[in-house]
Amino acid sequence: MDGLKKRDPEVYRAILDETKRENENLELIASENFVSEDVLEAQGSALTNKYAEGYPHARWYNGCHNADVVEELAIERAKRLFGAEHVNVQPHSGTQANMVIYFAMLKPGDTVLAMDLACGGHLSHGHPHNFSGKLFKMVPYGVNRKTEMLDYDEIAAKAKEHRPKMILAGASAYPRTIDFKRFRQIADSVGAFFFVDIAHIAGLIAAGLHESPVNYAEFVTSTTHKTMRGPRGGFVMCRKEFAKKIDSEVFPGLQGGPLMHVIAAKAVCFKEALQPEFKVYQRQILKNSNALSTEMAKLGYRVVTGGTDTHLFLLDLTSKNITGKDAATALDRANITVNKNLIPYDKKSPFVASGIRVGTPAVTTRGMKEAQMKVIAHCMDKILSSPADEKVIEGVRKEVHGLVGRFPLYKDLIKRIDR
Ligand code: DSN
Repeated sequence: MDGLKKRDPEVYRAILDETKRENENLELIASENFVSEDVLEAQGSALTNKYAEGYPHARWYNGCHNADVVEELAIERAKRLFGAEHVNVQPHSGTQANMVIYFAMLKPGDTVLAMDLACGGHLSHGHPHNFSGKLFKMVPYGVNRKTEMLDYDEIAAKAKEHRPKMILAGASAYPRTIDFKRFRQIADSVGAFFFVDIAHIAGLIAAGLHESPVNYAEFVTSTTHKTMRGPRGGFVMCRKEFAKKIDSEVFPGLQGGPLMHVIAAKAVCFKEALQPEFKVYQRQILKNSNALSTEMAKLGYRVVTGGTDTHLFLLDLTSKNITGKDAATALDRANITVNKNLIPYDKKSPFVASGIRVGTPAVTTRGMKEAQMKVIAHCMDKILSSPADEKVIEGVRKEVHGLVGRFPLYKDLIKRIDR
């Protein structure tokens, strides 16, 4: 980055500082991860220059043969990884992938049954301020008040009452496995399409550690970051019979030129996910999530649903007399990054929230294991017990510094660009 450093020092500095920040912080945001340098290189390549509207071998512009190569590689690898009949790798994000399914299969005003944001769903699953909530009649389902888990009988009853055209499963803050077979039965009982957003758990599914919805649902969307550990982006999987409809909804329906540099990085990500090491990595994410939540419970914290089956868990901080917002701010001051999160049936607003969401994909990428999860739990406990104590914050910051120093991230990259 010597040239960038010389000609655009402000941008160079921000990139260098962000790379260092990622190295120096303990990243526990469940939706974030650290890509390989191969993914970084593919995304930072000359493919960013190329307009390639259309699909491989059927483009609107000339000069697309290299774009065709990377897009075909991405598609074939994703198909192999998930056993999907058809894949479209062009959606720029998970939300856009979701938009594709709604627009391809529904008319404005149609009814969709989807998970409530307040119980762990996603903005694009029908929040009133999101396009999904504005254009469609979204009927939310939540979780059982007592177990805080999905209540399939209640979802079935809601489906009978509202007769949705589509049922959507998938979440951003749900720590338990989802029974896709049961959802399929519910969809069939009312003649609805079944659509699953696996953005959070795609890596676990690819590794065979969470049941796949691909054989149950007509449509599956995902992001390529989070547990997939690829570039920021989205993709769609569907049954062959819907392939044409989905492809034409992506382009020209909702997008223009695909981001070919990102698609190249998606191809690299899918190749990495096909390697045996990826399964080992995903298994460790689960072990770490379980170890960290168990240790927090031992320290007296209430883990929503009583535990986790996935890469994330929620802590209810109500009995600790600290809000999610204040907890996340205090932890951040000690270089521990989490996000405030509503807990099911939260009495606080989403801006304050009673809980935090904690995820292990990023710390697992650094090579941390169960022993380090114990250390992290104790660091978090110290901060959450004394969020305003500067000495405590300083002490934990030092502990975090020591811990991340033993599991360096982008070490060579930082050495190369920080000259
Ligand atoms: N923002 C993502 C998350 O944190 O789960 C979802 O889009």
